[in-house]
Amino acid sequence: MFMKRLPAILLLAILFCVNSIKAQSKFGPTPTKEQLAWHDKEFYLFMHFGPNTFTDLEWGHGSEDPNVFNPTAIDCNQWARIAKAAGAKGIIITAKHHDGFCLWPSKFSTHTVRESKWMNGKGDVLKMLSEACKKEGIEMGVYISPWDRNHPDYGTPKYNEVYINTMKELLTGYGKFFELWWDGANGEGPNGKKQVYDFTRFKNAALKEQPQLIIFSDIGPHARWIGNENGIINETNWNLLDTAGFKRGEGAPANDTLNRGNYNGKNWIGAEADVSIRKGWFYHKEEDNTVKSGPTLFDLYLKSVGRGGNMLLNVPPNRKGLIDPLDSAALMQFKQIRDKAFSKNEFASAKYLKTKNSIEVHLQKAVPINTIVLKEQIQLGQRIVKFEISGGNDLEQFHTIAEGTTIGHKRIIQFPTQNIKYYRIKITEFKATPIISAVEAYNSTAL
Ligand code: FUL
Repeated sequence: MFMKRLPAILLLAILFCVNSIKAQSKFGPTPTKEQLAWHDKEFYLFMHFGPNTFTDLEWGHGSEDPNVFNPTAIDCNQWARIAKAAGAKGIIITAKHHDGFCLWPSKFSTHTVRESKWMNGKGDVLKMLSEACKKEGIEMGVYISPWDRNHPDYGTPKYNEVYINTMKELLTGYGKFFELWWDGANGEGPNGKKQVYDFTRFKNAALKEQPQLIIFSDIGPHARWIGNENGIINETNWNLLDTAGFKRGEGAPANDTLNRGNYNGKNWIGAEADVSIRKGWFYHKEEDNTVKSGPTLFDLYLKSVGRGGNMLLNVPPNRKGLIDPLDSAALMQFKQIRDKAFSKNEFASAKYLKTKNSIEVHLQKAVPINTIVLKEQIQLGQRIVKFEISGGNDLEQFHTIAEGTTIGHKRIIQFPTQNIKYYRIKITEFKATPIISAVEAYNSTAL
């Protein structure tokens, strides 16, 4: 039975909700509305900025003179403008990295912008950035390192209180953030002691101030680390993770588990791929020649967003306090490639028909296509285990074009260019009735 040309999303929802749409209920763990909104962001920037920018360290010792922090031409509007132009939905900044230096004048530290000569101690990077993000209409998030190599209370139970106060100060003073970022590093403080973090209290305190927050750490609770810093998620990516028995910052599941999730995981914890546009996380002039090109960034996009996760791309401001021209050029090239690759959905006015557990797409004429984008209706749970794409010019003689595992929020599949009229997307293994919410096709060869 051929269907009329209905909007693709509606049609596919009908096609795959075989019996009736209302009969479909949630299956397994499902995302909260905040997590759904987070999945839709797909791509945003990370910014590592602080004393390390000026000392060329990656992990500051915490004993640096605050005066080393001295950006000469800082312009957070430039950061936000470039982020927006690159299609990034927000910026997550290292409000405090492991050296303990606070980019805002925190009452709970004596190692902050206030102690520096920068802007005569009156500067506040968090304020500048939050105003700039608001102006550009992008969102903001904060990285507040629990590890603190400066704070005298670090390594004692008192520090947990200090950390909560520090966090509250940020969460109450600069408007709403979309994400709170906890890295997994936990080393020794200035007194040689290691901290026993009270992450449950940290989490409750943060969510009390800003309940909409997505909290990232190696094991969530809301978004997880992908087990590497190369920005590459496994081709099989479950948004599900078992966290019972694991402690944040003290040994997470194995990296390959984080990289692919757990097939039967009990919690919905999406994958966020953090990666730097340069070799290091902080800006170092000598790493100018390591800036990733637009095509390399696009490849990473396909291996993160295209595998159902989010891409958190670090673009560290330089010593002037600006995104370096090299980095912004690469970002613009990356944006151009994305725009071009996804400019014309060749399936937009195709005819669809349903056969058992599959969708056939009939084009009016053969056109070159090398990319198919699939989306699953994740509100109702992640259900699809395996799929197969086949096609041909003769309905009786299809050849296999691609096979894959898991879809989730978005799956981008690339294959050798096809010049055919008919396609079939078959769900070959699923946990519950598969619900596809979009099928799109592109020809992205003209890059
Ligand atoms: C890690 C940190 O140790 C690195 O310095 C960097 O901030 C990276 C994103 O997270 O845990």
